[in-house]
Amino acid sequence: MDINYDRLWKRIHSLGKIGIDETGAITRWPFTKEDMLAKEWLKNEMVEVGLFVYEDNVGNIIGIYNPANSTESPVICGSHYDTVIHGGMFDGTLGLLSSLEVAQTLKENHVMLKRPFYVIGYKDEEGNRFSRGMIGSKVISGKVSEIDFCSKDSQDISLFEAIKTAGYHPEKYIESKIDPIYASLELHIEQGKVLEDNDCTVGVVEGIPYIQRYKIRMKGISGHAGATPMNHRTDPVIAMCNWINEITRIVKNKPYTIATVGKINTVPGAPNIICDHVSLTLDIRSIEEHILNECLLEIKEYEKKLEKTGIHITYELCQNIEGVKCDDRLKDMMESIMKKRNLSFIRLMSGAGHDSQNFKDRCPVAMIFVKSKGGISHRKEEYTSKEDCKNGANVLLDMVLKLCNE
Ligand code: HGY
Ligand code: MN
Ligand code: MN
Repeated sequence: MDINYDRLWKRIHSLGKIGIDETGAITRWPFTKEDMLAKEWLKNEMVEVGLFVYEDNVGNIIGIYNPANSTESPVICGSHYDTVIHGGMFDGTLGLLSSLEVAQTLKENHVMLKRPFYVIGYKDEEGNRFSRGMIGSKVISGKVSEIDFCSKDSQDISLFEAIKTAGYHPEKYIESKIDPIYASLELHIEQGKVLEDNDCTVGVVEGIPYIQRYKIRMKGISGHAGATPMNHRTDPVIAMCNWINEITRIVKNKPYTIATVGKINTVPGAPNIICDHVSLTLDIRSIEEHILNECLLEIKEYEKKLEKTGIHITYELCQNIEGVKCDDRLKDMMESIMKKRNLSFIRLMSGAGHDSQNFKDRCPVAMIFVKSKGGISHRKEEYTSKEDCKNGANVLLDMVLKLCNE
């Protein structure tokens, strides 16, 4: 049995049209017009496939395939339907629509399953609007915290208000937890170059890193850009540049550890004023939590030197997601499926974070990767070939057939 990859390819391009701009970049932030159009489209597709469809209290879309009316714990499978700003067509979309395609293929072949199969469109995985991210999977896995709902966007709208305004019930988020879960599966683009560099068609994901995300504020002393001598300044921009060099040096010496400053803002932000303060984001990741914490201790040591020069540094923790090691039995199962389908494969770590990691300690977790052309992602040039989409989705189909009949 194989999935219908023309249909999958067509759906990927249909969803990819929602939120696309004149340059071909896609932006679908949670609880925006584009997001609501996408979820209506997704719901209609799920209903047309013949799934039992519902939206939970925060906007996750769940489609259930359960022809035997089984009361066993479900296998859940899906990915997110939001994007980063100016993102691509495959991140999240491929995994979600492949799960839908698997359900439709099972239905067309009148396949009975011992366990229900849940197709899930997760809300707000990227955290581009409210800076926290993975809200949908945190709610379904029961890992969301009240503070997540307090995070605000640049218009000072809280996530809680945005969810409420969209017509959902964030105050009842606990009722949206899915428990128990038999296993969690996710197909996703690799977003790096390991598969391409090793000329492999698919990847068995070993694990997903711990991710911490901070908003950092560095306060200096504002002043006149012309009348203040260089040796009489407490310039937070200079401090920030030195700090960025230092955190880069710290993580470079650590295995599977990365740090990114993705957003910087200078205040007051005029060419002829020495800044009063700068705010920046730090996204730091490692497959081992202790390594991540060692990096933070080292940078705090360095900050003592900056503070001696009059710079004052404050942190706000925006995201703290546990890493997960994928389940050994499921990885072996996936590998044997790939061998049977004569697909070249490699085992690899994920660099990116994924909704799947929220199911750590909730159920066994497994992920399949397919190639990202040139390792490009989070950009409009993001691309995965039709053939690779087909191969990834067929491996997903076989995993579902096995797990849903255990
Ligand atoms: O940030 C990530 O790794 C994912 O794309 N949300
Ligand atoms: Mn992403
Ligand atoms: Mn993603």
